[in-house]
Order: sequence, then C-alpha cells, then structure tokens
Amino acid sequence: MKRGDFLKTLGLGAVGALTSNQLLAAGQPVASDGAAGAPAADAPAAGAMSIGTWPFAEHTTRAALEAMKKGANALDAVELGVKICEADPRERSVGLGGRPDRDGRVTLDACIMDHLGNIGAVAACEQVVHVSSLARAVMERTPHVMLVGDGATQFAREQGFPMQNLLVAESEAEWKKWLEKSEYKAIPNIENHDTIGQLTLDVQGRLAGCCTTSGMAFKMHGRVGDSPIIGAGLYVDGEVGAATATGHGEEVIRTVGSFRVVTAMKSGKSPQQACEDAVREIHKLFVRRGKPWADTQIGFIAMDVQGRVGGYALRPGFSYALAQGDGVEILEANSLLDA
Ligand code: SD4
Repeated sequence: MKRGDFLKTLGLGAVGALTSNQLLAAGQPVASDGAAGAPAADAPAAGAMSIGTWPFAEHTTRAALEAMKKGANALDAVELGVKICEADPRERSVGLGGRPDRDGRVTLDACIMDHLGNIGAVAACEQVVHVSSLARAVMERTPHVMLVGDGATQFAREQGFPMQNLLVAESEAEWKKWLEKSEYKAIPNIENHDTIGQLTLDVQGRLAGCCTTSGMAFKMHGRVGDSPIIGAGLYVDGEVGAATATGHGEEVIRTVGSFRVVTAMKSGKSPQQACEDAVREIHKLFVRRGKPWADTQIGFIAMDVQGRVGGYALRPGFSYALAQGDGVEILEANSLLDA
C-alpha cells in the first residue's frame, strides 16, 4: 500500500507539499533566537502547532495541527498524531512493524504527558499497536503511572485494546538475517534507530507530548529505553515548554535528557539553546567516561509555550517536522559533531 493510500485509510488524505524554510536556506539554526525569555506562564497562545522527530512526523504533526484547528486539545491531538505512525507497518521502528528484540519479539515503549503534569507510560509491551493510547489509559484509568511487560499487555486486554501480532514479514526477515551474526550495533540515523516523539501546543496554550517506539532493534529482551520514561524521553511543563528525545536511549536516560531541556528553558534558555545544552552534556559524559560515541546518535526537539521551537543532535542526519499555520516543514537539525 502506498503512503497516500494508507493515510486515506485513516481518513487523513494526502499530505501537501512542504513550505520553504527560509531560516534553513539562510543556514541558520531554526528558532535559535538566543533570547533568554522569562518562564512563559503568561505568554499569549502562539496558535496551534506541533513538532515531531524524524521525517515521518510530517504526517503526524499535520494531523495533530488539523485536529487542533478544529478544536482538539493538545493531548488528544498528539495521541491522534502518533497513532498514524504506530499503525503504519512500513515504519519499522514504531508500533506495528517495529523491529523485534533479539528473541524475535516486538516490544513497544511509550509515554504521554499533559500540561498539568498528568503522566502515563507502558514499557516492553507486546501485542498492542497503540501503546500511546495504552499509556494514556494508564494515566487516566489507573492509580499508577507506568505498567510494563505482561502487566501492560494484561491491562490492554482488560481495557479492550485489540491484540495482534506486531511482527511483519520484513522485520522478521531482518531479524533472521541479524541472527546469522547476532552482533548488536547501534547505527546512527539508520532505521534501527528511530522513534516518534511529538509535542503539541493548542490554541489555548496547552502543551502535551507523546513518545512511542519499538526501541533499539534486536535489543535484549526486556530492555527499556528512554522513550517511556518521563523526564528522559519526554517531559512537559505546562508553564514553560516541552521536550522529547530520540536516539540512543541509554544516553538520554543517563542525563535525564528531556527534563534537562525543559529545566534549561525554565531558567531562561530558548528551546534551541536548551536542546544544544543537553546534547553537549551527553557528549561530555562520553568523554568523561572514556566511552566511544562513534556509533551513537541523539536528538532532542523542544517547544515552549510561546511557540518557539528548537532541535539539535549529536551528529548530522537528524531532522524533525514543524507543523504550524498552513504547512509542515521538515527541518534539518544542526549538530555538535561534523560527522
Ligand atoms: C530507544 N530512544 O529505545 C529509543 C530509540 C530511538 O531513534 O529513539 N531511536 O533507545
């Protein structure tokens, strides 16, 4: 099935042409205004907007934006957006079609957070496509904030989520090929290394975020990355801004990456500066620990309540989508390293 047809099955229609990005054309980092704005509790609403990691967020951010223009709140919109990616079997790092762990099992991680500090997460969850919605169900229908493994799947079953095999033929074939050498190696920006982290700001100035992934391909069974961990893969402060991460989850957890980005924004950094600080900290810890970083990629995106956005990565190749007004742009993030 072609992407356009797939989107039509979701009632989303085709995605329009990208708008030009004058900032990028001028070689400038996007939204790197350098302004040390005050915490933006009283900031006027910027209008609905959404950003999301990697080019597949072109579709998910557009869908979220369109929904918010029709009155959806930020939380509903972000969930609706990432579900597109989760349902697409051709996206091999999120939801249905995600690459399995080294035992051939597809295990998904997700978390969700709103502007009030409500959180929900699931980790190492099997047989459920829409782990973003399941994370939201944990948030709204349980006294807990995180369910893992069998417990997450059991909860999904009880809540009426459809159960299905998430392993598609292509991922199974790749896994079998991988088994020939069984060599675990993270490769930056290659598709064993994508996750959707998406942030939304609605017309009333409410923020929300969601992060969902199948995690690192061929990971150890039971491995959990940063993506379902509030503070690491995602953080939202409704009075300040929100951030989400992609890439090598162990490094993002080590630095509590997304919380770090939001905290920097709270202390007056722009979203762009805050993302840059977090990537620099990760690099610093590699150096301090004497660990190699050649096979590592990490990317952060952030948005504040004023509608300023930023994105930054350890090395080139990370891009993200920004949906606002009438269009969606794919923005190439600047990086700390040259290659
Ligand atoms: C993880 N952070 O499981 C995820 C993977 C990822 O781009 O984001 N890849 O570590």
